[in-house]
Formats: sequence, structure tokens, C-alpha cells
Amino acid sequence: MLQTTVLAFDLGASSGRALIGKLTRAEDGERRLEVEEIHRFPNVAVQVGRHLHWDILRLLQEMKHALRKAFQLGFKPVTFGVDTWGVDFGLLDANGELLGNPYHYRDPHTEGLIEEIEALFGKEELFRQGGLQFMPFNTIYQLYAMKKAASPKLEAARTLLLTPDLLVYLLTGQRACEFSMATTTQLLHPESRQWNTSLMEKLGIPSDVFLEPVYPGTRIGPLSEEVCEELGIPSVEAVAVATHDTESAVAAIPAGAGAFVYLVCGTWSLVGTELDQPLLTAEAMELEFSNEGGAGGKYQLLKNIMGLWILQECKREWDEQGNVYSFAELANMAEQEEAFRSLINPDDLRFFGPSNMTEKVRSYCRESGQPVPITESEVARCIMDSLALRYRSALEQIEKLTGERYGGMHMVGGGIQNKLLCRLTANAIGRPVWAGPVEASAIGNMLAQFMALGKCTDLAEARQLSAASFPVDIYEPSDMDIWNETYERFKQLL
Ligand code: ADP
Ligand code: LRH
Repeated sequence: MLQTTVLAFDLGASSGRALIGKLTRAEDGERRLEVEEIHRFPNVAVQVGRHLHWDILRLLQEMKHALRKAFQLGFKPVTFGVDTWGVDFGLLDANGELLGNPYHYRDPHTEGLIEEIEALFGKEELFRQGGLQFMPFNTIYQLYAMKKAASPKLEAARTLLLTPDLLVYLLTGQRACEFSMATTTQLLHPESRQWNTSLMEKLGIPSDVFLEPVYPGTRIGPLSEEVCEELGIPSVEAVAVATHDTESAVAAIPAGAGAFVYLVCGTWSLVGTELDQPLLTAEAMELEFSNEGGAGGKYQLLKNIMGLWILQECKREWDEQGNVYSFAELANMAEQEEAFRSLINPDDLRFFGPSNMTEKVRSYCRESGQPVPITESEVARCIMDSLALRYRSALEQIEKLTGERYGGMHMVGGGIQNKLLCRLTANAIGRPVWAGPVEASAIGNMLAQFMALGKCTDLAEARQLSAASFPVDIYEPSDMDIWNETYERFKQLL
């Protein structure tokens, strides 16, 4: 049995994990991918004064720990890849040293900048040139906030590395800029796939800090000698995967040929479909869709929905108060509650920032004249019902944009462990939900490594491998009448 072993680092906003992937080919020619999680660690944002940061060196340390552990456990990965959440970055000075701690995308320093930049260039033009839903955290707004604050870090910057590229650099010393992450900046032309230097110059953002993007599957280089020496391990080669976690997740969706629609369900909920080219119409802009580059040079037409972040923040608050429930317990508790008692629009911007989340849910319900959820289970049910309904509206909008009718929805990511949410989603959309795999981002990350190693020829073959290797749970819809009625009520909130 031939075997190829790789290592995937998948860093989400709530946790990071390292997984080993083993691609085996039996004598009959059948190939399977087996994955094993070897390390998982929390990803905790740190407030410093008025700013919110990622603890990037802690994340690096956890990754080094995982590398050592991989070898201690007897694995011999030939390559590794890193995928993370989108939009954030670190800056390097002239000596190649990291300038400070990267900002967290929930840092409030970008407040008001969507409107300010829109007033300068016009919404349509910005969408045509950047292809993204106007989210306050897009890299363009973060850099403009630094420029407006006359940030010495920005002035000293010689190279900008998006988070996964930065982590690869800290492990290998090699600088690269991977395409899928580059498309989350709003500074890359979606059509030409080149940096929009004229927009940068007009905004006063340095354009010479950006590197030429490379596609997923590009080999970057080995671990640095220092890292190998520190960890006492042989060298492993870094591969640029689809380094944006959403795009790695989409690469692992076990879809066959033909159009499909998906929900990548983690801290954020991304509902989308895959296209060969970006869709830059006024309608796509009005419906607030993004065009994000992915594996195989494809574009994802997708919508960012606030997602399970709302529940995560409520849980954090309840944990601090000593009312500790696991996510599985919260789903079970929510299931016992009355459905549709109160609904929120999850994308109301009050839910974007951290803290006081239960009060934010309650205030939304109060202000919209609905019963106010009080208990943990009432709040959790309100969030889950509302997310499911939001997924339906995103699906309908995609169908409007593409003219397709999709037979069901693929769901992947940590959120599919919430079986209630999967069921509610099937009911809300009135079609089956195909749930799996949970660790889609890590699997997509591995698939890009297999492509770089010549073990998979293309994205379609990679998806076949995912489909052959991981089970999918099917949720059939029910209670259509009541869901249709409730959807009408929900639409009034949007
Ligand atoms: P990210 O990659 O953005 O950090 P994940 O894909 O790991 O996020 O998904 C995290 C979310 O998955 C949590 O917010 C939680 O709501 C949900 N989740 C994780 N484990 C479970 C579980 N055992 N039961 C129900 N939901 C879960
Ligand atoms: C999900 C995600 C999403 C981005 C957000 C910043 O993890 O990558 O696609 O928009 O984080």
C-alpha cells in the first residue's frame, strides 16, 4: 500500500488545529484519504488598549508544537500547508522582522471607512474593481485606517504578508502571497487578477509592499534551519494551499460535476456557489455578494453571514458567569424550546463586535416588538432559527443571480456538529442538506498539497477523493408550511 503523508494547519477564528492526512492507494487502485487531528488549540483575541489583536506568536508556537508532535507520533509529512481566516495581515520591516501584532478584523479602527471610501470612488466602481461585499474588516479598510492614523508601522513596512503567508514565512523564511487570500483584500482586480496599484496610490496605501500572487498548489520552500534545529525534526516543505480557510473548505466539498451551492459553517457562515469567473454585476453588489478566488483558479460567489459567532459570544458570556454548557448541550437545550418565538437578522451590525451578545440579541427582539428571549436555551434557539432562515434568503439570492436551481445544499465545517442547525437549515430551504465533512478546511488544505505533489490532477479529482473518503449525513426537509410562513415574517426583518 503506497502512502503519502501531509500536514495541514487550519486556523479558524475560534480555534486552530493540526491534522495529518494520509493518502493511501490499495493494490486494487482505490484511493482514500485518512485524517487524524494531532493538535487543537484555542485562538484567543487580545485586547490592548483600544485595539484588538491576534496573538500571532502564540499561534506560531502552537504550530511548532504540532510539527514536533507529528514526528514524535511517527508521522513523516512530506509537505505542510497553512490556511486561516481571511483579510488580516502582518507587516515586515526592512530587516524582515514582524512589525507589531497584527490587528484582529474585529478591531473597531475601520468604523465609518466603508462610507468614506465609497464617497471617494462610488460603490459600483469599487465593486467592479474589488469584487467584494463591503465588510468593515476588508483589508482595504484596515490599511486605510492605519494610513489615516499615520501608523509608523505602515510607514516602516516593506512587505505585507496575509496571515497564512505570514505564518509560513515565520516557519520557512520564504515570502509569498497566495491568490485566494489576496482576493479577500478588496485590492486585487477580480478580472485581471492583478494588484490594484492605482486604487492603493489614491488611498495613500503603499503599493510596493504587495507580492505577486501565486496559485494554490505552488511549492514555497522548506522549514528554516532554525526551526528544524529548535524542534529537532527533519525539514518539511511548505506548499501554498488555498490559504483562505473558506476556499480550502470549498475545495473539499464532495460535490460531483455540475453547479452546487454550499454553506461553510464555522464562526462565519458563508453561503455560495462556484463560478469560473467573478460576477461583478450591479445586482450582485446590491444583494451584497463577494467574489473570492479559490482553488483551481475558480471564483466563489458567496455571502458572509454573521454565523455561529453570535452563539460563540453568548457562550463565552455564559461561561464567564459560571453557566457552562458545551455547544452540543446548547443545541440540545435549544431543541426543547418553542420554535420561531423571536427572530433576529444575524447580519445586523450590532452583532459584529465582541461582548454583551445576549443583551444585543434581547435588544434586537425588544426593538422589533418580539418576545424577548431570556434563558440560554431561548437565546440559542432564536439564533439558530434565524441563521437557518438567513441561509434560505442567501440561497434564493444566489439562484436569482445565477439562474440555477439547486437540488440541496452542502454544509461543511465545525458548525455541522450542531445537528439541530443542519435540520433547521434543511427545513428552512425546503431541500436536503448534505452535511460533511466537518474538517473541510483542513481536508481542502491537504488536497492542494496532493495536487502540488502530483497525486491529484485537478479540483474535480480532489473532490472525488473527498467524497470517497468521508461520510455525508443527509437531512431531509419537513414542516414546510410553517417554515414558509415564518420565512415571510423573517423577510420583514431584513
Ligand atoms: P472556525 O474555524 O471559524 O474557528 P469551526 O469550523 O471550528 O469554526 O466551527 C466552530 C463552531 O462550531 C462553534 O462556534 C460551534 O457553534 C460549532 N460546534 C463545534 N463543536 C460543536 C458540537 N460538538 N456541537 C455543536 N456545535 C459545535
Ligand atoms: C471565515 C472567514 C471568512 C472571512 C472571515 C474574516 O473563517 O475566513 O471567509 O470573510 O473569516
